[in-house]
Amino acid sequence: QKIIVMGLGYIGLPTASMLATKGHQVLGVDVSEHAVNTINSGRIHIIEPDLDILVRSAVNSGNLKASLTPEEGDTFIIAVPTPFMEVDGNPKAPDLTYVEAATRALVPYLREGNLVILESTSPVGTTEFIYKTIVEMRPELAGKIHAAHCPERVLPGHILRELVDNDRIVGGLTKTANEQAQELYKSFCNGAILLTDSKTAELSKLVENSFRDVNIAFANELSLICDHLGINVWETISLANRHPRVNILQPGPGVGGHCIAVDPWFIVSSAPEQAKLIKTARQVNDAKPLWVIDKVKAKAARFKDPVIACLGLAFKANIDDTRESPSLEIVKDLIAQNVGRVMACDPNVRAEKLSFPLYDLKQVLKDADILLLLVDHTEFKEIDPDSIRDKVVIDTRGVLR
Ligand code: SAJ
Repeated sequence: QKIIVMGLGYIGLPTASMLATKGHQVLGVDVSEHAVNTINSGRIHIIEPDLDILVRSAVNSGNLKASLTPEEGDTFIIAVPTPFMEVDGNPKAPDLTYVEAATRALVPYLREGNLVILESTSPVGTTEFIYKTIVEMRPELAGKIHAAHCPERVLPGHILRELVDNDRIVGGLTKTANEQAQELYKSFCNGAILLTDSKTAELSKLVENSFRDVNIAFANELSLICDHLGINVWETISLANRHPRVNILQPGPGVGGHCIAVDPWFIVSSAPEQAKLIKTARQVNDAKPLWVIDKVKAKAARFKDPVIACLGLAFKANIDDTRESPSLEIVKDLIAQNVGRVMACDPNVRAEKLSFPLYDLKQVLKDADILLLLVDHTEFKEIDPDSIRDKVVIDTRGVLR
């Protein structure tokens, strides 16, 4: 098979490389010249464990090439971002600009019998929208093109393992679309391939991330309740979780990343009257960084010139990704509001990306009056409790217990 993958980011690049190492001819297409050149030289422009090895071997085998423009092929996979934007007073409406641009870019290369797969997390109805766009541009292809939604579900940091092991949902507009997509995913996926229609597939993916968001909101709300009552939230959760049917997630400084903090809004946009709990959960999680900032301010008021060490900027443990990171938001706000002298530290994040300096862990542990732990990176979990006994500690992840 010849496969064209539109978008070479955290999902498109691993998928393209995986398909190439399974013997398919793959052309990866991206709008970034830097990404295209880097990949063609056998290197990667994003950070993900072991992805460099996979891409190198895919490029060396001759099966993976990157380009700024598509070519003709058998299957087209769309893996581009779907953020949100403000539309008609709704600040969190889905932004399908990239999906539409990728679709329009591939339409001239489509042939009868081709399959177009949407992997991007998308609002209900997007696969139908893609099909309509194709037929509008090429009416002669009506009924002769197949489209399906096969949502990605991999966890950043474990993408390669989850790409192979996770079950896959395939939601085609037609039976043929389902059969063709199933065949393709079977070539590299060990999990079950579950067939449904496109709208159910779209909603299932949104539901997965909303489920996690609602459960994190529950944990975050508990952290506020426990703080109010002077009770340790971590102990409370760990005790409650000893019940055979209770499994509470962990509170934190807020929810980051470009999936869980975004996708629930697509459900809210489609069913605003019905999605009350999902919306409230989003608001609870979005409010958590502000609560953390207020905590720091209250502690800082006790000092004349407080030095505040902020441990962690990434959106979660042991990754370098700061997109939509509540930790980064908190650090920037503490600096902007002049709450004290802020010393930020993150062993995984490069200082060039930031508008403020980074310090090493040893130094911040020495200088700080207030220690604000924001990310449970391994390095922070190993901090010797004796070395921070004289500090005021605000631990948003419960690792400095
Ligand atoms: N978080 C908590 N407490 C927890 C768990 C997570 O505060 O108990 C926070 C994290 O610190 C982070 C945010 O939630 O800021 C999201 O992290 P995550 O590890 O839950 O999820 P992501 O965004 O890295 O990946 C999710 C995954 N979805 C689910 O687990 C349902 C992944 O499988 C999806 O493929 C991905 O979104 C996606 O691309 O949609």
